[in-house]
Amino acid sequence: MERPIQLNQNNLEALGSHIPVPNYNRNSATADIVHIGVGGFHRSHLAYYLHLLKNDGETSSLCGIGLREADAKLHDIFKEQDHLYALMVKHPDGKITPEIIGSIVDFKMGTSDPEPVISQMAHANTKIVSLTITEGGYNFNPTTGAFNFENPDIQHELRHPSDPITVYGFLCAALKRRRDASLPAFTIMSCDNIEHNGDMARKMLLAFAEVQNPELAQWIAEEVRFPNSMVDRITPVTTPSDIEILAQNFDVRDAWPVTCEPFIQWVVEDKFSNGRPALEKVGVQFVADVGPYEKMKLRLLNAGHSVLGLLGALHGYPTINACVEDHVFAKYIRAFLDQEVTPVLGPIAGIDLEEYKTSLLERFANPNIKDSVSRICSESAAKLPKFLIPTIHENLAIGGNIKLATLVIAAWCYYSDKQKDQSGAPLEILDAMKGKLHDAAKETPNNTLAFIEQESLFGTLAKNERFTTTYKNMLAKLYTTEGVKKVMEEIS
Ligand code: CS2
Repeated sequence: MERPIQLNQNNLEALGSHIPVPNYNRNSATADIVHIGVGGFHRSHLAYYLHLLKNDGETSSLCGIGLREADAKLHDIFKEQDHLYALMVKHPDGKITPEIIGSIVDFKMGTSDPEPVISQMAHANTKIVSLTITEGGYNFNPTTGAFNFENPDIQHELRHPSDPITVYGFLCAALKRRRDASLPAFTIMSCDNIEHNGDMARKMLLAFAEVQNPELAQWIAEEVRFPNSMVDRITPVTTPSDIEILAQNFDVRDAWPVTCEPFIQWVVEDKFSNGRPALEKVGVQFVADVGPYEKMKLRLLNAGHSVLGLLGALHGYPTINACVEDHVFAKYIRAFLDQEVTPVLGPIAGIDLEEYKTSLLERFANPNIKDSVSRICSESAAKLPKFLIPTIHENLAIGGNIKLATLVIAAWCYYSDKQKDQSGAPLEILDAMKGKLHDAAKETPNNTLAFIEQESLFGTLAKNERFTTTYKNMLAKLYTTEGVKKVMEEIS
């Protein structure tokens, strides 16, 4: 046999001699969960939980769906590999434990022909449609929170319901078919980092459906459940060296493995339209109200990431662990979590917040994970209004501390303006709003508040005197001679 061993169904037995492989039947006819947005996070999280469940004898399986041209790459790789992939868990002591995951049994693209995707979602076996479409994928207007009907793809789907493009068009086409065939509705399960992610999915889908087909909207409102959930596992971008390590050290040829940390958590509301797999058997927590867990995770972990990411980018650190290895950054992030986030979180049943924060910092410090600052800073315009800016508003309302978060906003302005770190090295900026952010930020020398006057991102912050005074002060420090680290030292 050729070495390293090519990952596919036929080679599973050979691979099984040195790496854990699925112990179950991978029959594609049994896919009962259809997942839209098969990125690294889906593969380290929901697909992994389902893999554990299948190893335990349950039959539930996943069919992945790609609605963007960019998904074709994974589609093609999966075709070669029978939808198998390696999940490489990276431990803080340097150990890597890879495992072959087989819970995804099919993958369909919806870009050129929507029919296979609609029929998969409308199939009698489908019980759940799950989503990881990113914070930016929900198609709402950030200023008003309302559905964005101006999106040309949405306009197209409203005129041509049988030719869907976005997740909303596909969901409506499939749900309509189910209703017409008297099949039960599926559950729509959002796995994105948004507070009340299920409520958000429901609000957006109903807004769309009410315009496209009001009768269908009524049926969706009555029949479809949208559980809220808190999802967690740090999943860095796969690098060419991960592929090489898998081949050299573990004898597996996989064109797109996934790497992640050992930690994993999923807290979900137990509201399902059409049954669900017994995920509690593999550690998923089912609760009546996920709100406090979501808020805790988004405001501490995701915001903590953004704080380290933006300040680290300016200083020139490449990874999150490099940031927290620096005691100035470590002190700063703990102070941010303690002084600015903890006061706006209520009590959370069963959680010791001190322990949670300490474990978070240990996770950030995992030296083996090398989560890039550029991944964390990517799409900051979609992330910060969810992760960080609400904390500033809430602290302003209660007279709480705001300076540590405010420096991050000033750093984001500098980052968007200069697009370089403070030693002049260019930064890789990936953001759908990159151009707009740059245009606003570069006005700063003429109008200090230009960046935060973008109301769709910052709400009314530019009108709050306490905030603007602190912000101007931070900007002055960053734009003059003091390096970001010096400012962090001064204020934490
Ligand atoms: C990160 C998240 O993208 C980000 O900014 O904070 O991807 C984070 O790693 C995950 O939500 C962890 O569960």
